[in-house]
Amino acid sequence: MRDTQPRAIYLKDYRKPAFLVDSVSLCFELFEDGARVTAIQHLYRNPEAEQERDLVLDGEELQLEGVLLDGQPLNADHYDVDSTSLRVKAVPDRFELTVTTWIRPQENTRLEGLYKSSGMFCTQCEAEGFRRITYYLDRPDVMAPFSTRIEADRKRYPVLLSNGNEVERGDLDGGRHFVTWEDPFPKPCYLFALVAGDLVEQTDSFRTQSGRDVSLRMYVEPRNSHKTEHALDSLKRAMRWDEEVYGREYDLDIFMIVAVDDFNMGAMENKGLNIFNSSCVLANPETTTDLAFQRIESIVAHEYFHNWSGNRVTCRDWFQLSLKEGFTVFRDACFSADMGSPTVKRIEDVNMIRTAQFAEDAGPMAHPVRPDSYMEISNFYTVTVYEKGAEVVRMIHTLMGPEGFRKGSDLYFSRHDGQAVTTDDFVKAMEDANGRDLGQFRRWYEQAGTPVLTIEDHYDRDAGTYTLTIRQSCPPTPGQTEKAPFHIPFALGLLDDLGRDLPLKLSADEADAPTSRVLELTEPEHRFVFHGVPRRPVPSLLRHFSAPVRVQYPWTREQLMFLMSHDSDGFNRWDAGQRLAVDVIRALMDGSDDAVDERLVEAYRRLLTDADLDQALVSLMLALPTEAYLIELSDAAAPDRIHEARDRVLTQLATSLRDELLACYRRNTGGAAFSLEPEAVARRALRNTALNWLLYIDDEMARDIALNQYEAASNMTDRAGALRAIVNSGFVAERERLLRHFHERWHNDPQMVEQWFSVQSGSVRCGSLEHVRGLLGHASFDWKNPNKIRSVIGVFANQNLARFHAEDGSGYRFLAEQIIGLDPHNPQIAARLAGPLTRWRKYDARFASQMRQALESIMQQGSLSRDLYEVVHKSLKD
Ligand code: B3K
Ligand code: ZN
Repeated sequence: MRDTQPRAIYLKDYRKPAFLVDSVSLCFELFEDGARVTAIQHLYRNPEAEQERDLVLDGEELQLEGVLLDGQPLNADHYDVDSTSLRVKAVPDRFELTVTTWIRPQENTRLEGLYKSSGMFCTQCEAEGFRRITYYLDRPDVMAPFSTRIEADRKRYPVLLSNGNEVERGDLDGGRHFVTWEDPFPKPCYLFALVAGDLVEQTDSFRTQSGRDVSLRMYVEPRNSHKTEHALDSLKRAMRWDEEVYGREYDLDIFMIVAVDDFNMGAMENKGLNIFNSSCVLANPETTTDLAFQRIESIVAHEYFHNWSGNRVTCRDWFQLSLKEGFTVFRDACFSADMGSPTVKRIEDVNMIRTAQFAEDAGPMAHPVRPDSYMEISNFYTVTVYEKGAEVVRMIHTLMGPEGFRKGSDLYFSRHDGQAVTTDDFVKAMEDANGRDLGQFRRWYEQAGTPVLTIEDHYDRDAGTYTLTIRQSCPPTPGQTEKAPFHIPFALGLLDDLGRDLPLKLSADEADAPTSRVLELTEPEHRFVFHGVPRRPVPSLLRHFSAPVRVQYPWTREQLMFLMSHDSDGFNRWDAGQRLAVDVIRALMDGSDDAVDERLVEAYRRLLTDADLDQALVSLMLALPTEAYLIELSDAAAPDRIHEARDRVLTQLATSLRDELLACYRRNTGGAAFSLEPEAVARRALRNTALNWLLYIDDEMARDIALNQYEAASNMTDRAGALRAIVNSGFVAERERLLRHFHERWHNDPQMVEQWFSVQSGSVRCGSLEHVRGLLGHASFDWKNPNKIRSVIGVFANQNLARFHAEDGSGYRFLAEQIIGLDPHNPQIAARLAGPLTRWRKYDARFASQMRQALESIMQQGSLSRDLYEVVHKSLKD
């Protein structure tokens, strides 16, 4: 155990900052053995806060070289330094503080603050990385304009970047040079960024709606110069979309994007200088799959959208993280829906919510969208804060309607521009702009847990009425045993026996009733009576997943098949197929069915053969529920039995539908040259699904097709699709040959190596524990690179579930061992990798006890990082 246990920080303890900053000017002198940072801050006592005699600045792992107050050196008795702060005693009301620190970016393996990645310097300051650069009031409600001078060797670091506009550059002695940047917009220090390296610049431009020209610049290592076009195009689409949909224009004259290989997350929205994980920004058809193209477009948009939702209006404190993240995820989801298929995007997002977020809500780390305490804020960049937060914003959009929502967002941005605010301020702006009370709705921010809707129906033939009774409840979560009812927008439709939408008449004389309605649930129980219903309808419930809740309704398989082929809501069509497949798989597991229900096979046959259906939707509908989702739906999950039952269904489907799969493959192959148009993407998705299924049953003809596709592919979707299908098959010699070829050809491209790792560690057939251990020793593996760690260890523990949950506990011990080894070097990644173990209570005792032991073995280590300690401690708490 560690000597001092990390303390929890509470929202209720929030106090306004005792000091504020008028302006900051930073000077970075970058060297090969370290960096000197001189920070000049103009500080003043905050008249609105409790008065403090001393100024206390945050700082970690800094070597203090000097402190000046109003230009005068301070004696050591005028200040105190410890491992987390600098206290300057008895300061005046207004003063200039100059602090010089020496830091070691070269030794920074946590990738927080200033660090080096492939020969370049770069920063990551959110949430609390700036305190690793200099002593500062490292909290988001302290905002200041920054000026940044960077000095470095001219040859090694010809490009020197920071936030804002470049104002000066010049040469210095000794082959060095400098550039000075000024960012006129006051910002919290978490949005500060610096980059220094030997990078190539790709430029573009964008004319804003008011006619200003913005210079767009993307900086990458020279070997990546052919991978910038997609990100720049995505950026321009996002800039236009934000003007059209939210009336938000970009504010600086330059917008920069930089790609770095070593990065803890996807990307970072630093003001005017977004920094990206290479894998989330570099793209080229030869090396990038369709999914990755889409992901890059949405991440580029997400970071860009933060310029308003996050930067111009920022968070008061880190409990408000969802203020910027939930809202920005909602914005990027709507953007992606507009750029492609809204139904496809919705299905992808809901899949993620129902698999990962519902699991988080049911586990020991469950927390409200606005948490009320944390030990380490890095642990709260979660699917709850991001994705459930976005669902909460989406519900406000549903309740207000698009125009009402826009009025609310306009008010929010104008009222709070330049401020650091709370989720409550966001809701208040929505209320004020629409004259609506969202008092009860606020519970979505305050209460954790996934509400459950239990629905019963009754049809009265004589009266021609159909009655729905809807009850809501929410299970307890850590620290919250009782939940008050939520305000839930519940969208539904009713289908007649021909599959047409019925008018939803809530009173007998309602004229022109709509065929889809949003009911508002606010009480523990509601009854809704629909009139003029000639025959028993089939209900289409929670259309487009109008709220992040579980729905319990006793669907029959006939009803689900009916919805699958008739529902006018594309999302619910897909959902009905998922529910049907879940029901079939579970019936095999509990023995209530002894064979795979033929009706499922027939339903899939119809999907495969009907070329008139939206092919993108078909390819999603063909995907069986994942093992992770089936585990989430179980009470005492047995991953081995889940795998076995799912495997039976997949085998049966692939065997019975062999001819249709081959026909589907052929129908969707050949023709036009590569394009990223939705139709072309859908064709590739469908043909690769067909291939995967056929290789699952070791079909020899499919093997030859896959080998051929691998050789002839003009793009990475097809090449990786063929590789994945072969790797997941029993054709061992072909698997080895292709894997060898892939690595030989692309071992110099980090994104390709990541794909190469994950295709192996995620495959139940290829990714045995022994094989995965072998990958950790491979020459292309790098413990300092989070992407490599994720692509081997993360993918194994999150996707290769039959292997990870080996009954002898070897998968768990393996994971614990890697986490323990990693924690001293990169605590954020170590804590994140622990995720799969934290949910041990969800599993059958055979698994749960060994998962628990693995967590205990981590806890027994002498000293854990705050990040890892919080996750493990909460998971083991009774
Ligand atoms: N705001 C960053 C995430 C920072 C995570 C820090 N541990 C990326 C994003 O959500 O846009
Ligand atoms: Zn974000």
